Amino acid sequence: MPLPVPVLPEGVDPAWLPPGAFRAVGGRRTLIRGSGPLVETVHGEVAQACRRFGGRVVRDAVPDGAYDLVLGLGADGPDLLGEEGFTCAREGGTTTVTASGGRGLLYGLFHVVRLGEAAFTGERPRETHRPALALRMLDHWDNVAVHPVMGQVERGYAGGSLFWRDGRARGELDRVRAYGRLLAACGINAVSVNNVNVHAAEARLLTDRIGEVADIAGALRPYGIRTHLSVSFAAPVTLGGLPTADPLDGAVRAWWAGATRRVYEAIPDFGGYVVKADSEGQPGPFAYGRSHAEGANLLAAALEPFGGTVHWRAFVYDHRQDWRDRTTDRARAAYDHFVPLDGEFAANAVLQVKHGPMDFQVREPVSPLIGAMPRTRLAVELQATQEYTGQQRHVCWLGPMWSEVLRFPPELGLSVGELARGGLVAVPNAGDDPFWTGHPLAQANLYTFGRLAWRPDAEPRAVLDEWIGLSFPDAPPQVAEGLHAVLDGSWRTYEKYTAPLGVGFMVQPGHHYGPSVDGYEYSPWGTYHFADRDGLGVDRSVKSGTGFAGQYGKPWAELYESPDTCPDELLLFFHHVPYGHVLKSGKTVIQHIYDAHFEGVEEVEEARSVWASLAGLVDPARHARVAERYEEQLRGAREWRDQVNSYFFRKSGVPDGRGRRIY
Ligand code: BDP
Repeated sequence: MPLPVPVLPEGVDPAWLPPGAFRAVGGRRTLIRGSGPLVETVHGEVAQACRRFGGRVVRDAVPDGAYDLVLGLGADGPDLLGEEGFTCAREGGTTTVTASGGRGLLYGLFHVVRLGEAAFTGERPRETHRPALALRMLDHWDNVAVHPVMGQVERGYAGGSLFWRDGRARGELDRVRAYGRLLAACGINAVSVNNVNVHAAEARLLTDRIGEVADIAGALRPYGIRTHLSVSFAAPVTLGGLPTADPLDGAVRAWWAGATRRVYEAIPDFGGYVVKADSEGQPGPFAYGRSHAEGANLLAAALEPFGGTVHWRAFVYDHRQDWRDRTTDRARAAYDHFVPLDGEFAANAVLQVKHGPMDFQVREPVSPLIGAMPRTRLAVELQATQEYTGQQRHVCWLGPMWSEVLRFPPELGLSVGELARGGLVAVPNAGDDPFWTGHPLAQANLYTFGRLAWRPDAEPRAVLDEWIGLSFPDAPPQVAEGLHAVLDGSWRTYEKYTAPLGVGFMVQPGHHYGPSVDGYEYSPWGTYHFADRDGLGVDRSVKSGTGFAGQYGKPWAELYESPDTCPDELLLFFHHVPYGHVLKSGKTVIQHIYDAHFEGVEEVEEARSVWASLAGLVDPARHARVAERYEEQLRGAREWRDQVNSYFFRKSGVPDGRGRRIY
């Protein structure tokens, strides 16, 4: 039985799967071959497109040239294609997609949807498509109950959670399925459904409330998505009533084994656990004098009989450090904790590392941990939710940043994308907002993440083209040009008007929106700029600083060690320099700060007017929402410019070389 396509509630934006995106597929004679649940999903998709655009779909006939499109499970062999790969060719008027697994067939269908008319013109030599990374995952930071400070979704800027409301599952499973459909169309295959900060309210999802998770898993499964759960390391104590959660204690191990068995009874294809331990107040193995490998292996052992994986986060640092003590450095922490444990993690334990050593700033070097643990499976974590990049009120397309990170070769010529053998993970930016992501243009971040997880070396602008083609299928060419104009450079624009040259933070404490240059400067969170009257930046050199630069392999350690060779954009991450220090660009640091902040605001003004010129060419509701957000972005950019420039003007006493007024 074909599975009907989920129906979106009235007023919800179709994002990158509007009906028009299926025009080319819909008007055809299609043959679908094979059986299994995902084949029914594919059939449902094609059937709906045919109803709309006048084509016809047939099951399990002999392909005899009477079909424009044949989508089939076939004999290319699982070894070649795996569960998720597919081939696509066009010959003699028939486009043929062959996969050896249901997911592969679904991805093949979406490939044809992306190609549009081009999938049905001329001849196409047979191409093989396979994901570079087996795990392409979203970690929702969704709270089950509204948290007094963080709300329903921690760092969420897109309304409420798609899964939870006021302490329980929302139960709107069609919407969840529609979400799964969007995710499958960009290649995402795993979702963790609750916050890594596991509060009391959601801890029981692991035990007596697992049925609520099972319902969500059931809605995501038809789109090839496996469900994962964040769990608390203290669960044996808080839920099991044991006196300890010590990973080497026999009763603790038995408790996890039993709990995990019951999870698999409810969700046979359950993906595994995500754990934030000994971090920002979450419990962990340190309390028992055990290592993080011992902690991770406890959960890995419980999951192993069922083929599950534990994603153990490497975001461990001392958030009570002292700003006066310049020998401590938050950037060092993950490497210091985890590198000595290389080789000790179980085969089904994945160490999940944030892409930078700090915390999702607009500019950070790549974490030195990636590349330093050759005997450990690493997953790399990105943040699509724009906590530090404008909170979905500002346009900031992160494709170019992620692509830089994924192509960066930490060591031995292997790129981050190749080293992420445990997968690519993002904290997503979607919620129950009618545009899914608050800012309609932030949809591009979610889409781009999925496609880069499929192919980390993909050209981000080409991915953006795909997103535009799908999301605006009926728009005139000015729309694509306009979208490129406002999105392509938006990350660099955001960088220009916020924290300069890799120094990071300077945000309002707590919610992290808007500027506050000294917001965290004298707090214990370890996120400092150390500006004084002579200069600014954090000395992380080996010679005179925290030694962080020495955590890198060749050639990076040497390159970052000296201000002469350190790239401009990371200068203040690695060095404390005088305001008059001359950058490679030829400007002094202080003049760079002034110029970048003026330019950043001008670029926002320009983007706002490009967007205004698209009125009437894109859907009015989308247009209005973006236009409204541009007003806030411009206000915010000016605020950043004025606060940052006047702060450094007053500290340094150096006037703007171009004589502009600094407030
Ligand atoms: C930080 C967020 C915080 C998260 C934490 C994490 O501010 O809300 O809990 O990361 O990744 O960026 O665990």
